[in-house]
Amino acid sequence: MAHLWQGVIQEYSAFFTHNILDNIVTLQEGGTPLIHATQLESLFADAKPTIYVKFEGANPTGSFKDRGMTAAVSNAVSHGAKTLVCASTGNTSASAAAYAAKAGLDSAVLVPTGKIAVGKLSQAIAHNAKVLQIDGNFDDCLIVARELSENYPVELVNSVNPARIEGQKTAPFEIIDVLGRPPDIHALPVGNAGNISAYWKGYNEYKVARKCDTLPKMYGFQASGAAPIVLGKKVDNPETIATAIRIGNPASWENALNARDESGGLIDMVTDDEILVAHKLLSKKAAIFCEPASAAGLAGILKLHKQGMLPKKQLIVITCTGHGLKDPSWALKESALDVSEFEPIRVANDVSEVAKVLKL
Ligand code: AN7
Repeated sequence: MAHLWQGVIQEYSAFFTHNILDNIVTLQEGGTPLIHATQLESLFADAKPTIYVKFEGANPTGSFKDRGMTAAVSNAVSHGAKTLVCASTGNTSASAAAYAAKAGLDSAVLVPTGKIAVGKLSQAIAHNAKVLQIDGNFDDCLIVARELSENYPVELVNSVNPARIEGQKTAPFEIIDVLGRPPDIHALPVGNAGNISAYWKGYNEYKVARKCDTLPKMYGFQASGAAPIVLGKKVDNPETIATAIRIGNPASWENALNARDESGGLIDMVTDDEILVAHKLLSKKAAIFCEPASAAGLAGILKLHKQGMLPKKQLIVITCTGHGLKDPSWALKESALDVSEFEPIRVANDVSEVAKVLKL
């Protein structure tokens, strides 16, 4: 009989503690596609990589955040929390709102002014979160959310909550279960730096559990206008079209440096143009529709290759963290100069006219 995926906590229960296992709140997240992207391999002819994309846009709310949120909300229920709070560039708020609704809890999400993709905001609203727009950026929102949770009866579900990392560590388990080994290189975007930390934890736990013998090099990529880890200092006014990773002072900064250094990897930055080129390649060649921030991993690998820094014949896994429908305006912007300039081709209600336009 077919196995119906139960969600990351039940699927990997040996890797969770009782506070998370006792009251599982799940939307059956995880079990996402690991897509062999042969069309992308041809972009790197001489380096001959094997490239897989872990498509996290296939999670219930359309991003990797669901892996962490199932654990954070299960843990919150175990100790009787009634209200969840988070700061968010959008995806965390969509996920927190959904899991709060599933658990019958209230949620409040703090978002920066004017920089949230419409898909993410509509999810938070649809799932009944109180959406508060703070006059500031993500880093300001996180400070308020943290202080709120220290002084009022609300549960903080940002990735500073250790349960979030526990949930997100399951993506590497799935990758190893499918490939039979870890990749040589794992590339992913870095914003608040929770995910790169969680992946490194997951790979290490699987090795300790003797599910694999090696560990990958972790390659993290920030947007060049929001690259505090690369620059070695906070960025006060982060700017990038990849709004998901528009973060100037990552909460998991130290853990990200550990993942980089222990794995022998790197954390580099990519420009908005490089992100949009990678986004286009993912959509048009690999048929993977992700949001701009999600393309930072491929953008980074392409940049390293151009610089002659990509080792040859590597098995590379690239995580695409969120779905393209979250922030679809970029696809339109890529086919025209501006969304407002995108014009569909108008054709008469007639099959031969349609065929003519299609040059058939
Ligand atoms: C699509 O939702 O920080 O380095 O508040 O939405 O673990 O922060 C989102 C982050 C990458 C970066 N890709 O991950 C939020 C938020 C997407 C994201 C990241 C985010 P982290």
